[in-house]
Amino acid sequence: MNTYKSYGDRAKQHPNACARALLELMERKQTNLSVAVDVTKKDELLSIADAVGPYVCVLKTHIDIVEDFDSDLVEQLQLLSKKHDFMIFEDRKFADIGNTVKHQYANGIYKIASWSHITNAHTVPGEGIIKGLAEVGLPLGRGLLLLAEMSSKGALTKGSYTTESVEMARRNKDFVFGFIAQHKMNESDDEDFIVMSPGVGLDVKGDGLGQQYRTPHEVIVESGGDIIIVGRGIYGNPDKVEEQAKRYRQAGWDAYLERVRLHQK
Ligand code: 5BU
Repeated sequence: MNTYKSYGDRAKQHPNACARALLELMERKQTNLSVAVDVTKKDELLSIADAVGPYVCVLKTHIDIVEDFDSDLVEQLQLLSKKHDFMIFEDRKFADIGNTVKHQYANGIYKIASWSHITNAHTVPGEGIIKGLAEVGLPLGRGLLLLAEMSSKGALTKGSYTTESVEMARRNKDFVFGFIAQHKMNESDDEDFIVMSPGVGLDVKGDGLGQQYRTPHEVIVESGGDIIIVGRGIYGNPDKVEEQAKRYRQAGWDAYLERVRLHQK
């Protein structure tokens, strides 16, 4: 199961249902771009989601920064996900004991599990966090990413923290299908974890608050990531959202095609 194969070939062999759906979508739509829409107004979030929708495989949200959140927002997001054929990823970064995250995932104002296809969790509390989230997410067909490496300067997600996070994923492959990371995480080709990488920019190297940017080529070809996550690089200039989404989609896809070519030889 070579993780440098095409997304379509990986979809055929992947044991996790959420990963299969995502890889099929990427192949069908020819995109490995995820847009992080970190805006604080419902209308703006929906309008950016509609504009970038045709170019993305995954739309990433931080639902708790939206000031005028209501249940209609998630209904509209779900409609856009069907209209444009993308998955929704609430970047919640759960970080508590299993029993608490279960409630944070299913209940409260946001009811994340009811609308978000993908979410993620820190591994700092140990494996109970995965078990708690799986109780809610698995029956709904949801998938989980573990935070194996962060993009920000000085992040503590390295060394044994990262390798033990990979071990946790290996023991929970029914629910965990990949990582937020800066590099490909599986050593062997007998397994296939999808790596989504934030910290991607074509024009700047940082944001003055610790974020570090790499290019799509660095992420996909040099580091073996699968999906580029781009936020401000796309929605930063309101007049150029669609133009930038097209540009990053092209850069991400070209990098992927180059990687497939390189590994065919
Ligand atoms: P940016 O505007 O492209 O810098 O946004 C990056 C997004 O990815 C933003 O939503 C972050 O919360 C998210 N992110 C990140 O930047 N780095 C990480 O390690 C993780 C998430 Br995990």
